[in-house]
Amino acid sequence: MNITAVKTKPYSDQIFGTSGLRRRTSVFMQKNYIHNVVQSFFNAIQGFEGKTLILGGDGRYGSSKALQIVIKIAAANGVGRIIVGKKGWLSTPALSHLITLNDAFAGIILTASHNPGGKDGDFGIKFDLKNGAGAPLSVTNRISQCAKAITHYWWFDAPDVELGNIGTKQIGKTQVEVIDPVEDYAAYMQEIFDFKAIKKLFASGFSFVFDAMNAVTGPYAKYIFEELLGSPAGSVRNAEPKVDFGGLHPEPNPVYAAHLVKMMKAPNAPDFAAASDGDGDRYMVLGKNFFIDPSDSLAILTEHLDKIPFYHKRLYGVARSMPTSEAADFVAKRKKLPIYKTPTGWKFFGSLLENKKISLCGEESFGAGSNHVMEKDGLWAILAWLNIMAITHKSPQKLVQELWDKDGRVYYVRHNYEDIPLDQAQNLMRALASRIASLPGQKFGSLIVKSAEVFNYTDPVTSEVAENQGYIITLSNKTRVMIRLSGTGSVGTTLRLYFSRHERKLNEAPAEVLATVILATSSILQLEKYIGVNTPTTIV
Ligand code: VG1
Ligand code: CO
Repeated sequence: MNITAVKTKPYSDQIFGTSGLRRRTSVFMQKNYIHNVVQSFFNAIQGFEGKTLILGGDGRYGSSKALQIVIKIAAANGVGRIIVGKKGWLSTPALSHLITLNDAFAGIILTASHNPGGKDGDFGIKFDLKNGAGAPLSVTNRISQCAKAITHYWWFDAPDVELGNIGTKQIGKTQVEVIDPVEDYAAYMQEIFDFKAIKKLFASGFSFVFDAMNAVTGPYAKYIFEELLGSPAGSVRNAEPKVDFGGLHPEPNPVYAAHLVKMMKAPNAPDFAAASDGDGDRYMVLGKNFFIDPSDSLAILTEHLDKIPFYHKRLYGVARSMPTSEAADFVAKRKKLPIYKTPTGWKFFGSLLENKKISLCGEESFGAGSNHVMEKDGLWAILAWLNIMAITHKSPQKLVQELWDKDGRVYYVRHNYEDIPLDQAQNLMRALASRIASLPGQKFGSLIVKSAEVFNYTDPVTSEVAENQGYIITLSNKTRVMIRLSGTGSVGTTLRLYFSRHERKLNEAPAEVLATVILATSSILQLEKYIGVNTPTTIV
């Protein structure tokens, strides 16, 4: 037989964050690093022998090697069939869809999502389970435990499998099917959305630009927007996935997609523009000279999604991550829909989606999705916007203005303090923990603390508990701040501060409306004392 047990030694840092394991590319390229984590996944789960695995990713630097490692370890562990996207490409939502479509036991996604790629960038791996959702904490913890104790991995000794062409190959008893990454996903989008209506919108002269940021959505967007929907050739930009994303940071927000924001400010700007991230699960949408905040976007979807036949009478409820603004709550309340507030990370939506508690969810970090797949889905969100505009004949700006007129506006901003030494970040959080109970009633600048608490979450379906998911402080003037540490970085730590304020005044600058709460927070947290700075690295 070609199957052997290969000795290995554990790495101490194979611990999962908000969404998978992410490290510097050089860390992933260490001897047996990927082997260990993939074998640990098989050690941590059961019942995969003879079953189907879906494999793909965003094609970033390191992927071609990693794909072969996964194939050989999966084959050696007895996986029956591996479905892999051509060139190893599969967006996260397309992969999730393929899991359910093929009744697979799991999916492995090689991506560090929005983190920059390349030799000096990041690499990562995410595991989806049978239901197409990201592995929950209980499973990722088990994988980490297995990784700590690993002594050997199973290896199928065979030449590399050619992934550049569609077709079926065999490695021992395991069948490897190389498929078109776009086809099934595009077909599914046509089941969900009214392509005829969107086609008509484009034919009427509605102009659109989509920027794939040299990441995995390029081929999807070219086919869907240009070929199927008739948006003119060239509407899709940066459409060729590149191993280093052509130097772009594939995170769709006004900082890293500043070129798109600039384009939308020009006099000849298109009617609508959008972008997505490395692995295609995030999105940003913009109207003419008009940035749409992701929390507002979730509110718009809550308001209008059920006008699309696929969702008609099927909007069961809505969920948002806790740091996401409460804009969607107001709509849900008007529409008498239940609203759930979960910790940051898409995996927390899984049980709610699966059990029909909700059919729509979103995060402030440019993520939205529905029960059509169990991962967030950037292109889906953009198509939903297009479909809503095709139905309502309203511009993005008009849709948002109408929302604010009804519910008021929640001004929102996120501050990121990147690359803080871990001990400093931990000291800051510990100090906050020790003072949190004493904060209510205290005055900071012109604001008084109304409430201050740690966010602990119990999943309403599984009763799984996630503790210490950040701190929520509400202050006078209907302002709120949420404080948490990022779980997707590869080195150092990122402190995230999320500020929001609900107002009836509609057309102010968010930075001005939020200035007092930003100032108060800086003294509540004693930022200077703990991390030596009080100006954020990025504001999004
Ligand atoms: C960030 C976002 C979070 C998102 C996660 C994964 O996590 O804040 O909302 O779910 O990234 O998105 P953190 O822990 O860094 O704040 V993705 O597109 O990078 O898979
Ligand atoms: Co992503």
